[in-house]
Amino acid sequence: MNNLTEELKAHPGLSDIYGEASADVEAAADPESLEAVRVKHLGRKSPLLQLLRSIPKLPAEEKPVAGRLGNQVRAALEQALLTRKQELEESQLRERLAAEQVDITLPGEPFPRGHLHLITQTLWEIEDIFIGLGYRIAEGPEVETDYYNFTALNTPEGHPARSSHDTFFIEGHPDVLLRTHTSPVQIRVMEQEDPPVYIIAPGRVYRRDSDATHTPMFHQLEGLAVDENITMADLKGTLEVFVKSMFGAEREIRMRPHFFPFTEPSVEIDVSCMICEGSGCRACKHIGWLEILGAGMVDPNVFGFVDYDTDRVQGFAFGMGIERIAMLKHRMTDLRMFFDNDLRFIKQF
Ligand code: 2NL
Repeated sequence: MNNLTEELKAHPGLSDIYGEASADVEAAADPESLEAVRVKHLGRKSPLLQLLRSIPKLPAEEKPVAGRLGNQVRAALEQALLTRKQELEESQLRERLAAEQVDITLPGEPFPRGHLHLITQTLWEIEDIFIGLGYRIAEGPEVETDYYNFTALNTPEGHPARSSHDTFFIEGHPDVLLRTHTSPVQIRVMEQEDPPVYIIAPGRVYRRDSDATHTPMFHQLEGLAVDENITMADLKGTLEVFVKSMFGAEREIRMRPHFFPFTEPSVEIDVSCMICEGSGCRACKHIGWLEILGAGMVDPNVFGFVDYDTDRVQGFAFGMGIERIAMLKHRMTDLRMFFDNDLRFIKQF
């Protein structure tokens, strides 16, 4: 029993108020009911405050004691409320912490891990081979002008490749189109840099074609080597190294005459069929060879557009479709699988 309680024995009215209020404070089970207790016992209409307000009307000799005790009771109750409030908040926090406890030793949620698309993997693999041969990667815009896509590549006006039947043109801009090959990148590099030039140009290209073996967008990688004394033997040796690195040292290549507007002479390059080892199967249509590349010696007219001295330098160029290389390497039969985004396909690689 503290001094205040002792002293209040002589003042039953205040003592009752203090006793009842203290009991209510102790009984409050949460901050909300504690606030109700505060209003009830310390609010403007509470018996304690009414009592304090009536002190001026008391006989003069009673005023000092009543004033002192009344204020002590108020201070004691305010302190009790504060202490109780802290107790309740602490126990609420303890309960919340217990309820929201997590077991940090449990294994985490499994998070699916993706990987590069087969086209990207194939592109990077091809890039690595040519980087190993001293080539560097060149990139350029997918939206091109017909000068870079056709004119500078010795493909004159009126050539069938330039028709809106084969090429996507930008509406309202008859000389702007989606590049149909990555060759314009190489024209742009030759405009900027003097020989020697050893570059590869990988990227997306667009053609108005859509069936079982053609998609309107596909990926291509072209290569260009310009230097003094470059011959067709360099072309053949380079592409043989590429084919053997990509498909295995046992593969052979052969060249067949062909035509491209930007190379002269031009060839198509076949690889010995890796599915039947040359004995004949469905993949190679029983020929034993699969077409994988187009190539040739850069036409002097192309060098003319970029102001290269054809008496001093020669060059070879080649181009390949990435989808086709990936399909052969992984024995795929349907081109459209690349673009279906079916995880059962994608996850195999
Ligand atoms: C193919 C054939 C080829 C080229 C691309 C080229 C580029 C310049 C100059 C001369 Cl800048 N030629 N590129 C040459 C021959 C063939 O691609 O079948 N591509 C999928």
